[in-house]
Amino acid sequence: MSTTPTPPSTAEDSPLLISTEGAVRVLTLNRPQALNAFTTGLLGQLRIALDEAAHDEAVRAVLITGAGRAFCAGQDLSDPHIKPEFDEHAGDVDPQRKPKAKDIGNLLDHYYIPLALRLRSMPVPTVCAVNGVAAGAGANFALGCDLVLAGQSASFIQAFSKIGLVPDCGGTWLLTRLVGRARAMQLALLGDKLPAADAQAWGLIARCVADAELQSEAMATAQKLAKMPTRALVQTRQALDASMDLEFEDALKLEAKLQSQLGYAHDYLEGAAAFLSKRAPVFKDR
Ligand code: LHQ
Repeated sequence: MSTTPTPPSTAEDSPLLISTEGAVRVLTLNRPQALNAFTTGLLGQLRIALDEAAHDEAVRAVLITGAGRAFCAGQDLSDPHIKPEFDEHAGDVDPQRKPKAKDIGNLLDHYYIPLALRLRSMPVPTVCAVNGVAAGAGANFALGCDLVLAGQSASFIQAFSKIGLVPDCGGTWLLTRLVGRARAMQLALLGDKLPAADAQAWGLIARCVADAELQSEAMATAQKLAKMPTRALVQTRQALDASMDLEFEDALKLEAKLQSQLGYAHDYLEGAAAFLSKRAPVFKDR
């Protein structure tokens, strides 16, 4: 299996559309005919696009959404990299005919793990606008973003158990932290659809908004974040994630260490000076 992702295309039929609005990089999953299911091509392009956004100093927030009626149906189950093959010589009517399995772990190693790590370590905040169903790895990719907004007709499905798999793309880690073990188990074992309003009530996502307002609300959120002190936002993500595995005193020490570093940075000096002189701050650290 190749580990070198294909470069993203700007063509309208590209599986990933990339645009920029001010300091916000917008990535749109664009395989609406398959509910934006992940192929290796799309996964590779997403990783490249996130890398590019991470390295572009002009980008201060990333907004991810989907084209059409879905956000993402998870792994494309017809992708030749994972689709089980039938023994050509056994014939269609042979009751002994068994599919030849492929190593799914390989796909996770080469595509999903690097993508999930890339997303979680972005040097800018990430916003996800979940515009429809988010299933399997599609749900967990969305939940890996810093702020998740969903339209009221959107839903989240841990579809894995229905096809004999465990949650991946960070699902086991994210779900338990976001909604606790009892609800994580309910979602992961039953694989039922959780409507966006319930996802908000459960604390799985930040906000459920009217469908018609999703894209504008998500863009306004990303634009707001883009004007904020990026480095402090990203270190806040790191500290919150780390806190789950720290003793209280160690969390206090981590806060002090990060605060100490940020205290020397431009953005803190600018933020404090702007506050004291009653003017709007202009942040620039990344
Ligand atoms: C799809 C898919 C899809 C291909 C809809 N693939 N075509 C990692 C590594 C390796 C292996 C496996 O997995 C993973 C991680 C994972 O993500 S596992 C979970 C994979 N995803 C699923 O199991 C979800 C499968 N999809 C569904 O359950 C439904 O499509 C949902 C509930 C998402 C939406 O249902 P509907 O709104 O009723 O739409 P639909 O089922 O009619 O789908 C529309 C079209 O999209 C249809 O194609 P067609 O040509 O008939 O119009 C589907 O075949 C296609 N599609 N999901 N994952």
